[in-house]
Amino acid sequence: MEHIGTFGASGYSLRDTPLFRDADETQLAAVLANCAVCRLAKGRPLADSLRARLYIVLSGALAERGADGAVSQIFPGESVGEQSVLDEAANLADISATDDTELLLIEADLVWQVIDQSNGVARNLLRLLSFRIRAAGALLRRRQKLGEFYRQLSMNDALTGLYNRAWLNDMLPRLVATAQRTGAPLSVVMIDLDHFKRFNDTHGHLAGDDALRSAAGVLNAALRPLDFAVRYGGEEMVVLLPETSARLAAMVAERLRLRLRQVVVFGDMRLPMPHLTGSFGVATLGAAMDELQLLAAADAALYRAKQAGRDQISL
Ligand code: GH3
Ligand code: MG
Ligand code: MG
Repeated sequence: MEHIGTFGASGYSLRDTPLFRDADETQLAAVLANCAVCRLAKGRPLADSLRARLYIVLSGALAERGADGAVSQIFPGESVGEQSVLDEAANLADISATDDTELLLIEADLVWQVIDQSNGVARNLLRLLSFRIRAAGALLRRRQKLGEFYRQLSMNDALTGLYNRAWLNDMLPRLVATAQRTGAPLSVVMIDLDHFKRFNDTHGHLAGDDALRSAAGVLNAALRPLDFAVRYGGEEMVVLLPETSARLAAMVAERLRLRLRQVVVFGDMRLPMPHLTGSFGVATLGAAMDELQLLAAADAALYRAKQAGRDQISL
């Protein structure tokens, strides 16, 4: 940044500066007469922004890159650094010139002097800061939403949209704790698609993916809002049924089994309809059981359903 003279000798006026609107212009010009005017060449960063001072763009333009990467432009009459003057902290914003730019530098003590002299300037400053706080708040809310979006993403399986195993590891202990505290029953159904390797071999891996999505759709459509469907592994899924007794869970599993059989995986009627079936293991939380034992019980039941010939449920 190159020092090119004082404000008094520069010929610039501050009439169009929102910060000084309503201020006595002659008085203001006198106070600021000795302030430095500097030139910042196009593309150069505002390198001495570590100092707490106010910059007013006299000509050209600056660009400020926010924390979110968004760039906002600062045009003649506009200012940067008000906040750093008020709280005496460095202005760490990433600012550079997008054009050959001339700037008025006002040191912090002089800014305070102007504020002391003019209620109008103080009011303008408050309005400006309030606007910036609002913008910062909006940015934060946008980021929060984005964070929530990515958190959701990391909780869901990409292929089926069901909850994933990480989610299950987080959620199941909580459901178990709640069930044990309240005494309400908690059941799980472990599901493994039958001969799915053969399905892939016969119809191709992409049709296999479609079949998995269809199976997930069956679970989602058949469950109550209170229930959860999880993709546990490859072609294994787990359904969590809070406040559901063993008897009721068996009925739910049977309903899922029947619906799965009816699934149309692909609509090409010339091809023989592939049969999608699954084996179901049902378990209900016992008195001194933890979540691992609950899953192990469902897994053991599933194994029995497979042994007994598949396409069936086992308790
Ligand atoms: P079983 O009736 O005993 O369960 O037989 P299976 O063939 O289903 O069991 P196995 O565990 O041997 O094979 C599971 C198959 O599931 C193998 C694997 O390629 C397939 N699979 C797992 N994940 C995916 C997937 O995301 N997409 C597709 N298309 N196939 C998958
Ligand atoms: Mg399997
Ligand atoms: Mg299988």
